[in-house]
Amino acid sequence: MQITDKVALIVEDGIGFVTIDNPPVNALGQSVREGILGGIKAAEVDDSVEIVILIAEGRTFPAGADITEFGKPPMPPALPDVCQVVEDCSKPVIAALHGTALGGGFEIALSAHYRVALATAKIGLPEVNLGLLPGASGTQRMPRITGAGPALDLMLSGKPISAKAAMEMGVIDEVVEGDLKAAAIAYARRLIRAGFGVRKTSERVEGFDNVTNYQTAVDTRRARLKQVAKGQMSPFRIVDCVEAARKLPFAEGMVMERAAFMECLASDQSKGMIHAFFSERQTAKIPEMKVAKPRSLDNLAVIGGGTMGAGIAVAMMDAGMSVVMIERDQESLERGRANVEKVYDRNVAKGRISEAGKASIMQRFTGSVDYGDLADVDLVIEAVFEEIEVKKAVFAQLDGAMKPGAILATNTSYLNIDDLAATISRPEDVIGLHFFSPANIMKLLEIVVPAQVSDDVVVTAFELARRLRKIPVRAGVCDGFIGNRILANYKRAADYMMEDGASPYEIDAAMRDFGYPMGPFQVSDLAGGDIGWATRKRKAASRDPNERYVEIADRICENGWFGQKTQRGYYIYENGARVGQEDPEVLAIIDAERAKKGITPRVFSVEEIQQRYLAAMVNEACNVLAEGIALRPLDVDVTLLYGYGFPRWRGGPMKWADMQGLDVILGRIKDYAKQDAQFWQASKLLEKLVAEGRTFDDLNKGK
Ligand code: 3H9
Repeated sequence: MQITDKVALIVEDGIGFVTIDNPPVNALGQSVREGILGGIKAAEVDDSVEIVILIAEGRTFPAGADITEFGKPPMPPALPDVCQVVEDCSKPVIAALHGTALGGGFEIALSAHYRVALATAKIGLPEVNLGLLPGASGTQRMPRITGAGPALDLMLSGKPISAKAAMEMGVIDEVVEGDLKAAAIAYARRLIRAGFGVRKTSERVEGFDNVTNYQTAVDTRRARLKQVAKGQMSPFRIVDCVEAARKLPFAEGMVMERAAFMECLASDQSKGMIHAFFSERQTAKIPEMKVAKPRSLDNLAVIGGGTMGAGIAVAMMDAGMSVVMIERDQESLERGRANVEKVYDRNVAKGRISEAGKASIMQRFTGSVDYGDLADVDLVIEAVFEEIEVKKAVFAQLDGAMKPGAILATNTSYLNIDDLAATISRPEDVIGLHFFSPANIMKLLEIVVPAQVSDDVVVTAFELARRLRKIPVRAGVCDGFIGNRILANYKRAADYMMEDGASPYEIDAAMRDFGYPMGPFQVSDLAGGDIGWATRKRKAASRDPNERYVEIADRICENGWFGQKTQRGYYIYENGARVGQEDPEVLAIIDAERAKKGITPRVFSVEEIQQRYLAAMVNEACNVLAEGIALRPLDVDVTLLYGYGFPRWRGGPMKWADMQGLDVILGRIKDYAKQDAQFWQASKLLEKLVAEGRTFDDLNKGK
């Protein structure tokens, strides 16, 4: 019997299968909720049904509430009510799980009386990743079975666990292999034979057995959050709700959970994180996909075995691919191989892989000093020294060595790829693949699209990103592409504030307070001040003489203070410490520079530091958009979230700006321009959006 278009009740031999079919992830949209509710009620009144199995078609048991419904007027039945109907069913209900039983999906399963899962299934409560909490009884039902510790770890990490681990916790009753439906039927028959009936999770108490342990688990998680989740709402509400689960009757706990869920749902934090969730899936959708198919990607190579080249090789090997590394001589090649092995040695030392595992991965690595070995390669990524002449020389060799149709990618982070492509006979095969360091860890991949490249090369680059499990963002050619170009602008705003009166320590602290893991001067110390210094020297001749230039960083570098690697930069890192101490000598350098320019330092509040920093970021992002360097505002958001530490719970700079009000941001820029009209030139795009009353989200939607 079809209950709704997404849910059917099928009765076979006394078993009522409430079957969900809502591809791709069986999200619990209105029609699914109504269908489950209707299916359970229909099974209950059908005398031929002895027991109910809740099961889903396709690739997964429901992966959660339908996130696209959030923010729209609620449509009954609400998910917590559906869960209650499942639990209140007078006939035993078994949830049969496969794929990813996440969020509301797992909460429905927790409301069933028994749970079986395929061994390959994953179970999780990832709501925290959306700035939410399990709002369909998860915070109340799960700890009744497991106690507070395991429940909080699942909810606060947001990471799914295996069916086996879930069974060890007690939230899965049986892990099965093979045909899920057949296994669930066998389980149901055993329950009936053994006379097991309804078992309500809301009435279970084994998780409350040890009151002291329960409260300690709550207290320790809460204390830790104060350090790692400062400023965030949902993690703290999760802890409150789980604490209440033991203290309040179930119905009252549910009221509290509902109120906390609604509070989180209404917050900017969940709006930001939900935006991030959809945006990171959206960046892979590019115009070229509509007109081209990927070329083959079977044989890959990397030129250069330095930090980047080795990291890229590891990223490929980790994704199960083989790679050829080319270096200029045997000695450099050995160093490159050693750089690759170092990563795996660390994994062995940490017990993540065995020696044998490492050996088997290393079989996918081949080294060579002969470009002739690239004859069969489909795609090569050069990661040699960041200097245009060096790269041109490499490209000339690649042009001669590679087969027609092979793709030549450069990992440059700044250089003009159009110029590089123009030096070889096949500019249509040249693309930029800007990995972030460490390349095997960082998820972001800027795919830089030069003017002459073929559409199928662009599509192949996105296919490579998919295979490498990276988050690709399409960028155009300019100095710094999307991320580094915007970074250069907000770093300038930080430098100006430093010269005008804020210490680097105050600026770093203000940006940490905003949610960044590190402030800009800490980042500079980590990356190494010498890199930026070399770039500044290279660009000195072409710098606009009217541009305000802050020399403090140069003075610090002249002392050989390049940051963590020299144990001194903006901070002092005594005995190789990773957290730096403030340095009075740096403050003296800053004072001297201010005096030299006749600047009387003034006080900057935390708020002003944050507002100026972010205004510079948003304004330059608008220029990047207006020039077509980024396709949509969401591409900027994803770039800064994944490559530059922008706090995810703020959604990204463009989403954040939308939530502030673009008129407010523009007003600030105009205000700052009164002191420095050269730097604070409001982007034309920003002005246009404000004049038309539009937002970045409108641009994302093509409005
Ligand atoms: C919740 O449950 C709240 C409750 O506690 C309380 C409620 C009262 N809704 O990721 P993919 C789309 S909060 C709507 O590419 P994969 C996704 O956008 C929810 N749409 O596949 C994409 O669309 P498109 C808690 C969703 O195989 C398509 O499905 N649950 C949802 O790489 C394929 O997705 C979560 O947070 C959704 N819930 O990964 C789980 N989920 O093709 C969120 C996905 O147009 N989901 N879509 O781009 C995931 O983590 C992954 O999607 C999953 C599959 C692991 C399931």
